[in-house]
Amino acid sequence: MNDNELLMGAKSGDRRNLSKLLSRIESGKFTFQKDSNVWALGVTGPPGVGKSTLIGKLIEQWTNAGEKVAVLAVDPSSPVSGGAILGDRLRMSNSDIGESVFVRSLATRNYPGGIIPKISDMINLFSYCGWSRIIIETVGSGQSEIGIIAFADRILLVDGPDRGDIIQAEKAGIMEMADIIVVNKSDLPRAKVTADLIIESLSLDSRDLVPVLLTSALENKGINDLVSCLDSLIPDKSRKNLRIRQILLSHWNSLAISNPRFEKIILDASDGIMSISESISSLMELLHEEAKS
Ligand SMILES: Nc1nc2c(ncn2[C@@H]2O[C@H](COP(=O)(O)OP(=O)(O)OP(=O)(O)O)[C@@H](O)[C@H]2O)c(=O)[nH]1
Ligand SMILES: [Mg+2]
Repeated sequence: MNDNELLMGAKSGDRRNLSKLLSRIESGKFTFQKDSNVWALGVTGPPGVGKSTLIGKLIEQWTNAGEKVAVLAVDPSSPVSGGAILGDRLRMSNSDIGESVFVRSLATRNYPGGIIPKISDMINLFSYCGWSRIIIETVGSGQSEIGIIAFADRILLVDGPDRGDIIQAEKAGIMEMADIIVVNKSDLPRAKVTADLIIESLSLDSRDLVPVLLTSALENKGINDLVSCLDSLIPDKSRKNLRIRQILLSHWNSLAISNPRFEKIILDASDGIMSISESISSLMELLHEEAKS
């Protein structure tokens, strides 16, 4: 089948066709930029705070409300909860849900040339094919993770009790980008204290704008509030600029890192064969060559 036939099939609900097109996007054989009316949510936060479990709960609520939910789990640290098994588990728990959920894992290290444009194409493809809720899950709070979820114009930051990890990660600018912050595992002690610390650490402007909610994905608490908050969220235009900045910066980073000659430049600079300014020039030349090719 050619791309067009696959696309027609995927649009009319054929999951295998959709899967094939996603693989073609991954391998750089297909690009897709058609959709402008995308509903996408980026979910990020430290490892193990319950992002995937929480997403599972969101999926239940949304599929019950008739939405079709697609999840891209980017570099899942736990293949069981973050990857395909999440989809399998949901499919087993309720066969009706299975049809309305699509879960795909991506390991960014597998994609030389950078994952950023590919994720954008995948999101657009999902949307074009009728997926009305698209979730991108990524672990952490570094610049590359932010670049990945910055495609979504809704960002949910998840933290756990006891840790307030995201407060420490504040430097990376992640808190400025969040539309909603959740402290999950509210069934454990200190969740409320963590939420209060997070509110305190928000700038005064954000304090009025960014809701900080408590949830327990395990005990199904606070999920309704979170869903209504997400459903009624109006994407914030002023953050768009911030997000595009992150997308461009992380794309720039991934281009450099994925270039096979990048390591050589580092070695030469550390062996003193090149000065730092010479190595910067070489890097710029490399990227320029790559852009032309
Ligand atoms: N007590 C408690 N445990 C939870 C809750 N939500 C998730 N967990 C548990 O926390 C662990 C990690 O959950 P995940 O959903 O895999 O967390 P994650 O943030 O997606 O993890 P990574 O993708 O590996 O970063 C699992 O053992 C979950 O059962 C919760 O609300 N309360
Ligand atoms: Mg996960």
